Amino acid sequence: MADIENQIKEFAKSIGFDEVAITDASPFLNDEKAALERIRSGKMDGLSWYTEERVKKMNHPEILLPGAKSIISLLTSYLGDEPDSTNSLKGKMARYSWGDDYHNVIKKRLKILCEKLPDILNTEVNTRTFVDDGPMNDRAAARRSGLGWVGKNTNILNGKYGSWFFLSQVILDVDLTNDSPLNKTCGSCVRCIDACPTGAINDSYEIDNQKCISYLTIELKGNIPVDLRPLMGDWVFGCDICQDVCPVNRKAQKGSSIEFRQRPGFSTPDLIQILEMDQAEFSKTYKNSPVKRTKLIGLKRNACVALGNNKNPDAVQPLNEILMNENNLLKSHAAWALGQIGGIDAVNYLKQALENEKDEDVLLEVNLAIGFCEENQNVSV
Ligand code: B12
Ligand code: SF4
Ligand code: SF4
Repeated sequence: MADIENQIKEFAKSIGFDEVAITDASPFLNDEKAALERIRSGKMDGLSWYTEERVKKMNHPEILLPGAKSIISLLTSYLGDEPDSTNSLKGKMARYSWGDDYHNVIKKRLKILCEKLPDILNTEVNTRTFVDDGPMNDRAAARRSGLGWVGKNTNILNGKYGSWFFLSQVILDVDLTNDSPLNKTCGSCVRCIDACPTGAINDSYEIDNQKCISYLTIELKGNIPVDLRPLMGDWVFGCDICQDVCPVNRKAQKGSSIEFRQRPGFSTPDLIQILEMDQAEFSKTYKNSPVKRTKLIGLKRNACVALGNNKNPDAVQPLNEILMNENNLLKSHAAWALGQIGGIDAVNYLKQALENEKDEDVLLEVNLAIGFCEENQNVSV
């Protein structure tokens, strides 16, 4: 039988998966308990689709595929080039978003794998596949199959590829021989906890979703809370800090998928260009890229925050264009950014906005920004 498992693994690697491991399809009861506790303690707030009902489904493979017996857990590394150089008019995007949209790339490979399974198994087989696109607990399958272990930053860590990878699975209704979970932990290391700028990670292997920059830049659709904006640095899509500092990633091997290599300029995008982008340019630039998830308005909002944190006076004029011409969400974040940068020009633009603006929420942000300039930069207003 081990021959069959080896054939599956070899075939999966031949079509682009970097690591493969197998577990059974019994429920992930401890993971279900941990996820329910996370929801009940408010740490998954902000993700309205992450419900108790979904947690039940994602930890019970037999609900996802009737007769489910096994899960093939697959690792696809996206580690490739080093980031481009940066400066105070550029932002940062998380590594996983530098290339093509992983859903499309990996879904195609999963389909090829499923088509090959009847040949290898010499029997009919029913399958269901997942790549971060449905109610399946990707990390739980990876942990139990031994594809990796759980880090305090909650990412799955793998001895060869670090944590720079996407997870996907095939659930199938045929019994296979399982691999074993790894007996590894982070020990006394707390680097990711210390490095996380918003304090989103705690010592119990938990993330507070609403504090995570990944959530704030990608999933959150409205206003970014004012107290978190200064902590977000120049991240405009996702965040890699807790992975960059992780010692397991120091010697991580690059992946084999050329689809995830960096598209020009994606690691450190030009923030002023983002502010000036129209919908047509956004759609063209981010076609088949994970970045399209944040939509043009989300990316512009994030660029305002990054420019406010970078404090380059060359951003004042473009931010004023946003303050005058865009919708209220963007006006609010541009006002905040002008307040952070400060200086005579920024304050004058904010004062003009006080005269012309009608929306109460925007006016509040403008007043706060002027107050911030008064307190911190001694600019006479
Ligand atoms: C919701 C979600 C998010 C949310 C919440 C993140 C979170 N920590 O839960 C946000 C938007 C913040 C997010 C961010 C990111 N995400 Co995300 N996300 C998901 C998603 C859809 C569900 C994860 C989930 O169920 N979370 C809920 C909590 C309860 O689960 P958990 O923290 O993973 O904890 C599990 C285990 O740790 C275990 N457990 C809990 N407590 C304890 C304690 C101990 C001691 C142990 C041993 C185990 C354990 O039980 C839990 C449930 O199984 C999955 C895809 C999927 N369908 O599974 C991708 C997924 C987890 N994300 C992924 C990625 C790449 C990211 C980012 C790195 C992207 C980026 N660069 O910005 C960041 C990383 C942030 C971080 N440090 O986690 C990858 C992770 C790959 C990996 N190596 O682990 C996944 C698997 C997508 C994929 N298919 O590749 N994500
Ligand atoms: S992704 Fe960034 S904000 Fe989120 S937990 Fe990691 S370091 Fe903190
Ligand atoms: S930085 Fe340290 S504590 Fe955090 S996941 Fe990596 S090994 Fe674990």
